[in-house]
Amino acid sequence: MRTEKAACILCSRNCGLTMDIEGDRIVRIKGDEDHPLTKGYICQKAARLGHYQNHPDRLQQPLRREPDGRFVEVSWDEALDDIAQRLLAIRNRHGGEAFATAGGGGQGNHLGGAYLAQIRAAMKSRYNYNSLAQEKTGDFWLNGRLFGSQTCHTTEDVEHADFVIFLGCNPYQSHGIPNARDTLKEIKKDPARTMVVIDPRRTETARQADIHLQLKPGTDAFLLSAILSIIVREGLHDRAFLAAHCTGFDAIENILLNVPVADYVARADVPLADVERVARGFATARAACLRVDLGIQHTLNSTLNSYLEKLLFLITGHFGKKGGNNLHTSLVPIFSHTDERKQNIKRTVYHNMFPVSGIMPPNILPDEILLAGERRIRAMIVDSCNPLLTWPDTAAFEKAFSSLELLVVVDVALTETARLAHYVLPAASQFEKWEFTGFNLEFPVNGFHLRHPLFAPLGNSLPEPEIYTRLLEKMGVIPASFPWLEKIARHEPDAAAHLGFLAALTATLMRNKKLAPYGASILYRTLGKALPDNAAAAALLLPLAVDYANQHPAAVRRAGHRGNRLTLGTALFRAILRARSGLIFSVHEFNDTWSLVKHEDRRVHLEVPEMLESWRALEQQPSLPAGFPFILVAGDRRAYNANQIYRDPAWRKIDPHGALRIHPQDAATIGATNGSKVICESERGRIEVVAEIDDSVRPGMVVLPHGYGVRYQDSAPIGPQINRLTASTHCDPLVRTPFHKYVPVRLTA
Ligand SMILES: Nc1nc2c(c(=O)[nH]1)N[C@H]1C(S)=C(S)[C@@H](COP(=O)(O)OP(=O)(O)OC[C@H]3O[C@@H](n4cnc5c(=O)[nH]c(N)nc54)[C@H](O)[C@@H]3O)O[C@H]1N2
Ligand SMILES: Nc1nc2c(c(=O)[nH]1)N[C@H]1C(S)=C(S)[C@@H](COP(=O)(O)OP(=O)(O)OC[C@H]3O[C@@H](n4cnc5c(=O)[nH]c(N)nc54)[C@H](O)[C@@H]3O)O[C@H]1N2
Ligand code: SF4
Ligand SMILES: [Mo]
Repeated sequence: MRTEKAACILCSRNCGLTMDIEGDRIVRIKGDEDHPLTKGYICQKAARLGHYQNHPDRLQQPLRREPDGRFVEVSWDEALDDIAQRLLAIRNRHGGEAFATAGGGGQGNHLGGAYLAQIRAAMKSRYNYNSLAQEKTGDFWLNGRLFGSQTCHTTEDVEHADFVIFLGCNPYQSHGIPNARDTLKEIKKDPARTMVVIDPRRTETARQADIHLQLKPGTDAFLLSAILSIIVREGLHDRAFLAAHCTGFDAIENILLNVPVADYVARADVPLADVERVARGFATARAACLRVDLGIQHTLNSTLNSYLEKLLFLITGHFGKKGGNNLHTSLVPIFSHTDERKQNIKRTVYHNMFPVSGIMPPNILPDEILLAGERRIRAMIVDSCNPLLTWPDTAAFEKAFSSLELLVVVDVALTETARLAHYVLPAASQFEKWEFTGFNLEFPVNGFHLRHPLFAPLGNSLPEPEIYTRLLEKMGVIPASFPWLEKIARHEPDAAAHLGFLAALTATLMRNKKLAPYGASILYRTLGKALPDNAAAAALLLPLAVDYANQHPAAVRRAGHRGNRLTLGTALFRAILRARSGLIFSVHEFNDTWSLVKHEDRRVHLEVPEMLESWRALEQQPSLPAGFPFILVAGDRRAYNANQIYRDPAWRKIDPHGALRIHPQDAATIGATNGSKVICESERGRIEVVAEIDDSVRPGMVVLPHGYGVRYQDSAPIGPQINRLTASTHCDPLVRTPFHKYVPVRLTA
């Protein structure tokens, strides 16, 4: 028996864990008290991680699909040789536009994504489809306009706020904020602090709130407009802040003074007095912040909602301060800046769609495969992602993926998407390889946790860095070895000496510019071999740590790291390799937020013409299709769902069917009882579900959970495949994020 440090991989928090391990089994999981951010905190889901690590559907050997549909086991060489040749043939015949990737990392595994990106470079493709672009790209796009770069991501200092609004999120179940349940409890028990929840369901979080605005689904833009208007009419906005830090308030003020407050509040169907309390309380609090998530992003007016939400903390001056909303820095940048107004932005063929933060929206992918003619996408690699079940319109994805000339799926399990692949490549699990999350989105104190492998890879599975580096070698885009770099790495194994290696690497890439996109694999094959504990896959952190320390030396020093101008970054890198429970890499000052704003004038540009236009058009809400009287929230977070990371249904203690939550009145109307079967039908598809009578939902609204519908051991799908009901066209017109929380359906008992 041994005890090891690990982290939970089920949500963006990646809580630190300790695991007791016997042989190849995890026998006990606890929170890791030594983790510098999560400090021992975990939720009920983490203790079940054995169901991810050990189950009979884990992949152990590369599989090739035969013409008759059967999968046969093949060697890595057979698989990668053929994939390399077929990819090159497609690239040479049709160009980079014929290739795209999907995924590249889930909640806890972003290391492999850096290696996958190199395959896009080798294919000369810029099509990076990712789940983030079906939730967060409206938010990112706005960050570009407001703060000057789509990498300016906002965070919320919930722990230090006196007044917190949880808008369209349920942190009690979904987490997303530090040590969510403890943090909620702290706010609840302090009479001087106020918690507001804006959610159409009386969620576990709402039960702890001082004020719950149980609005009608899809009406957030009206409610937020009303709140903003009350603040401005009552002169509660922060004029000094606006004058010092923002531009463009005049245009907004003008709109806000004309908002028909009572009418908009009535549309949201919440008490006006409560709305006024929220507006006044938020504006006048010493420190207030908002935490938002899918409840506003997966519904009508998605990008506009993000704009109004950001205006709320901006016009009240709750930005760039303790207890407010802030910008943060990241050690591993997981999103980039791609301004669609620039000429060099590559758009898609069929939808002429642009990327946001470098990412393309899943909604358009089936059309780009099926309808783009000669210039269609013909080959894809899908990694750490199960689009068949998690992206809108399952039937469309089945058709599109079945028509690809080459589909390669890299996963730990035989997913629904993998079943359609030409090749399925087995990845080592997240406890069998070096891994980290790029969701280090904290401010002012930010941490990073490089996880060490705890088990040998199962069967013949391999970590992604090895899979993609071999593929690059077989494609002939990088040489099989770099003797000079390897020699330097071997002879200079300590922190200061990494500088010699970096200089040599830079010289190599300058001499041979074609190699520049393949830094991750080159580091892996060279410096990687010289690192302690066989940490080769983590070598790519060296340039990232050096870069980070160059940009934020004071913050790195405040976090306790030592070194001169040259060695601070290399010292940080070595510290990351050593810190089994993770470490703090930066301690900022709140005022730093202003230096993180990327507009040259370091101001927030409040006037965003596209948003003002959608705002003015708010009155014309789309009419609902006739004959679908209920609004389905297609996918909420519950005690026992965790995206599609667990496949073994035995991990769930409750809710085995992923029940449809329905208000007692509505259940009576359609004749459903607890546990009875109901047909749930949208314009796009129909599924059978199990009813659960629940007065926490509003009448007229029903809820199904996210993350169900997977097969296990060749079973039928377990629980609802909710994306059989969702349509790719039901989405934000600008960034194409789907309106999953607003799906019109009819129900038949
Ligand atoms: N247990 C669990 N936790 C998870 C995950 C998981 O699968 N399971 N997944 C992780 C991931 S990938 C993500 S992105 C996050 C998402 O985290 P959240 O966004 O917090 O999760 P959801 O439950 O999908 O949606 C939040 C709330 O939106 C509400 N809502 C629905 N319609 C509306 C509306 O019109 N307006 C408003 N204001 N609210 C509305 C729902 O009632 C729900 O309570 O969770 C992460 N954490
Ligand atoms: N209708 C509806 N649809 C939704 C949502 C919703 O609320 N409603 N939520 C959306 C959201 S917010 C998200 S984030 C997505 C999530 O959906 P996806 O992006 O598909 O991601 P996950 O479900 O987290 O994980 C996908 C795969 O990663 C695999 N995996 C685990 N570990 C590894 C590894 O180490 N290597 C590799 N290669 N694979 C691994 C798992 O086996 C699993 O198949 O779903 C979205 N879909
Ligand atoms: S699911 Fe999220 S909050 Fe729960 S233990 Fe895992 S990482 Fe932490
Ligand atoms: Mo997500």
